[in-house]
Amino acid sequence: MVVTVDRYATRISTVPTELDRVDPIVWSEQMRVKHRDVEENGFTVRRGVLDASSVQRCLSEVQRLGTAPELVGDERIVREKTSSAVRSIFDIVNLSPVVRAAVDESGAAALAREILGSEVYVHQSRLNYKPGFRGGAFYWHADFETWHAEDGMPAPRAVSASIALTDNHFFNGPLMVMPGSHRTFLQCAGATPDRYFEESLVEEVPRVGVPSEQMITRLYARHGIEVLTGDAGSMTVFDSNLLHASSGNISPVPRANIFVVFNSVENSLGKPFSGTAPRPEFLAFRP
Ligand code: 6CS
Ligand code: FE
Repeated sequence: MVVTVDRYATRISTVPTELDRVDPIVWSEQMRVKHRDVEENGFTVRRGVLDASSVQRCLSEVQRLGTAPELVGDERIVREKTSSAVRSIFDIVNLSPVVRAAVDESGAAALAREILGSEVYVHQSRLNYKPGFRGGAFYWHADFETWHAEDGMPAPRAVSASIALTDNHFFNGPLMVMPGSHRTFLQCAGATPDRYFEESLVEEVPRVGVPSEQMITRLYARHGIEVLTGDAGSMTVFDSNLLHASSGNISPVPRANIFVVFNSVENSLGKPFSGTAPRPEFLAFRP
């Protein structure tokens, strides 16, 4: 019998620990110099990847999808618990050819291929929306922990591209990251409830899949926090194991970003490591 050890075991204990990342960050050796910022910090920023007309077209699509009668009650549209405002629209590249074209225009896939050293496919896509005055927060987490536990993603061989459709100011809930935190895997406590995604996508502070306050504090002492502001049309590409979060938006200025997750074709999803049923394909596509 072949016994495979889970190198990123998580949600197995009430006293989680830090594990060293045992996998590469930039997977192709020839690309390590070119993408030194990803290697060292876990992210890279590109300004002006979308022109103003593409940004406008995407914003109109978001408006249309958020109010489309055929999408009422669709599980891909996630709403805030209290205001019922749109929080996320999952599967956005399949729901909207306009958004798909903008993602193509951004060059995100080519960057992902260089970083991951292989062909890639879209694991997940979504729009995260924070209206003015009442936009909700996203608590500290590393995406890979969730994708490993709940989707059976073997290694952190995936990156996310966050493309800004509005200006991301320091005051309207931009992405906050801990540069360099992608080298440490933070185990999380607790077991995964069935269909947990119905809760985790809505809760501002989910009860499972988030690192302890002690661990977050320790990583902050080591790495600090960088706030990723930028004009509409700018893009951040970040490692799947980077610790990140974003605050709520009580400013009058809405914030809308497209997120597209590229996974390596050599990192196919298997059975979820948490022992739960695989999540729906709008969250974790299986080609
Ligand atoms: O469950 C997910 O896949 C989502 N949740 C987290 C914590 N990160 C990214 C993703 O959209
Ligand atoms: Fe995330």
